[in-house]
Amino acid sequence: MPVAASLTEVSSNNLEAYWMPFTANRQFKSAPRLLVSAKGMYYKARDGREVLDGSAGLWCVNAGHCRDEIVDAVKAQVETLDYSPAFQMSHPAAFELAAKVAAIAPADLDHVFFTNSGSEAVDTALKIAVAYHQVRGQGSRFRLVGRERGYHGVGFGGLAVGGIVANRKSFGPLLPGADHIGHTHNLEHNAFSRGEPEWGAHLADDLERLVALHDASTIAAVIVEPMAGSTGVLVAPKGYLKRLREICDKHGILLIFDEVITGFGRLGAAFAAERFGVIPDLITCAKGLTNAMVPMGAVIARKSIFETFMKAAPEGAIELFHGYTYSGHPLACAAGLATLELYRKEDLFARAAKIAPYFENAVHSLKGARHVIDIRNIGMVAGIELQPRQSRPTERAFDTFLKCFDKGVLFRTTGDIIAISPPLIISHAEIDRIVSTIGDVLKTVE
Ligand code: PXG
Repeated sequence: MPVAASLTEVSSNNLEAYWMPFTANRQFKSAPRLLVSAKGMYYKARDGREVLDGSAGLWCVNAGHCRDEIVDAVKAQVETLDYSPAFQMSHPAAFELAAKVAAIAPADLDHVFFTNSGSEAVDTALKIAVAYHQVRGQGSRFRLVGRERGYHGVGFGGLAVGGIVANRKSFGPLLPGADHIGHTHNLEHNAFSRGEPEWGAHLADDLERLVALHDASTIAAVIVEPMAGSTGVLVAPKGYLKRLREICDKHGILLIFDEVITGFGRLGAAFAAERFGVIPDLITCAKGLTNAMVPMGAVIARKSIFETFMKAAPEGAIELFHGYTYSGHPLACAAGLATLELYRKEDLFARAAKIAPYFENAVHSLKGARHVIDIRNIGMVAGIELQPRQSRPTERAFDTFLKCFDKGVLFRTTGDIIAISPPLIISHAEIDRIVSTIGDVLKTVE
């Protein structure tokens, strides 16, 4: 069939061709949930219903949807410079955004490498870590250490250090030399924690086990999420990250914080590193960097790492053989600059810190609700863990998700955990609505 004719026969009612990511495709297509517009705290569904966004899209729309300032900046950019080559060429907004990201990053994390997603940011950070040691003459350090239940995106590097079984098991041996420390989730000690759990700093010592097994001279880096989001809101216990930092320092291992979710205000500070007072060597970020309006990720590196690369290569030589066609894409940079300006103007990170106690009390009011076995929170994130149905894990939380969506409230579920991470502009009344809707629905879910 000629292209023109075949294209006119296709409409958005045909759901077959799109192979949806991380979705039960057949189930979805039998009862699709389509969103057609968004503004502020609300989506509009295709049937015209308003849906309160309790998940900031996928933990990314931190300033709320379709904010005029960002829309206008992206519009202006697309009319002016659509694309400029990313290699051996660039455009001014990329430098300005890098400088601004560096300015809000902690300590001497002063250099920014742009990617297009969190997954690419993670793979970039892992590559920088291995190459850094090689450049310094420590090429034996190739091992990458992640954590059980960690999520670092879906590239082979991120999967190798990730610790979510379903994401890993179908994809073969992944990267050689990756290993994992144990996760920190423990309901026996930490159920119904508010903020950082009291118990578990010593779990960081598991890194010493891997050092004893592999020898520090073979380990390049450790990557952890300061608050593991995808795996169900697991907040690092008090003192855990500090201890991890100390062990890394002792053995010359780089520490990477994956802040794809925690970056840009989610925990009430620009980065979790600042919130917890622990400085990593590399930070990966994405999502809130552009308020999700245009895809973008980044790796933020300490000055000493960047300078090591700069000094090692001869003048005129490329220092790092890595990059993407769309690294620092003009539209993403325009969105990023407008987003950072909005965060500044509305002081949204401080606002998140200010409303977090109200949010905390509201979510913890669900303690005692049917099926609820744990509630945990930090900043503007909360996890509500449900008792799984006998031999049918994930169903109870997913049924709760579907029923809440019918009542106009959206959030994420992972396993049998409800994850709430609303835009940081949420009002008290909207927090109450999310919590009361979940409470009402839990009474009716079997
Ligand atoms: N690292 C972390 C810590 C993440 O949370 C990624 C890397 C990968 O980012 P990209 O942009 O490649 O998807 C993420 C992404 C969820 C959910 O609700 C979480 C993510 C993405 C989609 C859904 O669990 N996190």
